[in-house]
Amino acid sequence: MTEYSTILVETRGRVGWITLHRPEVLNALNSTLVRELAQAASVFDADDGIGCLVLTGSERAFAAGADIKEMEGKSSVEMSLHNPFAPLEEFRRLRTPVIAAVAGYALGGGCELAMACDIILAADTARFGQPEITLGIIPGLGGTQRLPRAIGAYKAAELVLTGRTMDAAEAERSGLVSRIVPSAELLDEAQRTAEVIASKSLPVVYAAKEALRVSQETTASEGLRFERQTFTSLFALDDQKEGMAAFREKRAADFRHH
Ligand code: CO8
Repeated sequence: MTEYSTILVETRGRVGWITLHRPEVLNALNSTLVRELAQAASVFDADDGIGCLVLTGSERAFAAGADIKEMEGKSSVEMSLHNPFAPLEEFRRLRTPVIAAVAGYALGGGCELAMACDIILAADTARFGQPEITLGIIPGLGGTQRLPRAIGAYKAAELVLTGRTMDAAEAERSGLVSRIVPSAELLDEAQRTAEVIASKSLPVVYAAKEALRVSQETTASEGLRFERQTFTSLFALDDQKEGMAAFREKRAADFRHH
């Protein structure tokens, strides 16, 4: 198993766990962490034995943003030619669904990383926001694009332009978070939700994730075309036959992931 210095990696059944682990800086995303996160996620993604990922941090912070101390002295040219966040492009292209289990701060790049996941489960302690404006920058990992789609244009504008953060209840009301869980139950609930996803047919789960991703990144007519083609193609799978036979025979489906 690869040794990582900024993340912890673990497999629980068909669920791959990645825990951000830079506790001294509230899991600030430095270039090493970003590289290790992308690598660990890609390794899980290539493994047919993994049907869902959980990404989490500590009780105090999911991630308090990009590492400000690492970024501070960089030039515009360095940020563009050696963008330390480039490996997150791989994260965005994962086929396997990722659940962000967020406790404490998810700010700036931390909020954006949660939004790069498919589902956000929040502890009641979670706090979300894009405070970059306070640092003299704007969000750079999708915050100005994903947040308006998640919570609406005007609420997103208020958060991005003022840097105000929102608690878990407001994030849930706004649609950013699918559920709030008491802090002590967050990880168990994430595992339970991940197991449900991992029990489904892997290629079908991949297809559903991709269609959902397309809905966020293209026009409705492109998305509808993608959905129709993908839907039709799934009838080539044994798992589609198995899923429907199981319904007819009133039993649980036994998916073989092909
Ligand atoms: N970067 C580096 N270090 C950090 C960060 C961070 N983002 N956040 C916290 N830390 C460090 C602190 O410096 C402190 O270290 P030390 O003990 O050595 O002083 C330690 O973590 C604990 O933090 P605090 O003492 O500040 O803890 P508090 O409980 O008082 O406050 C907060 C917690 C409110 C989360 C506070 O730490 C904070 O405001 N952090 C910064 C939040 C922020 O502004 N995040 C946005 C960063 S910019 C960004 O994410 C842009 C991403 C886009 C990049 C795209 C590139 C293409």
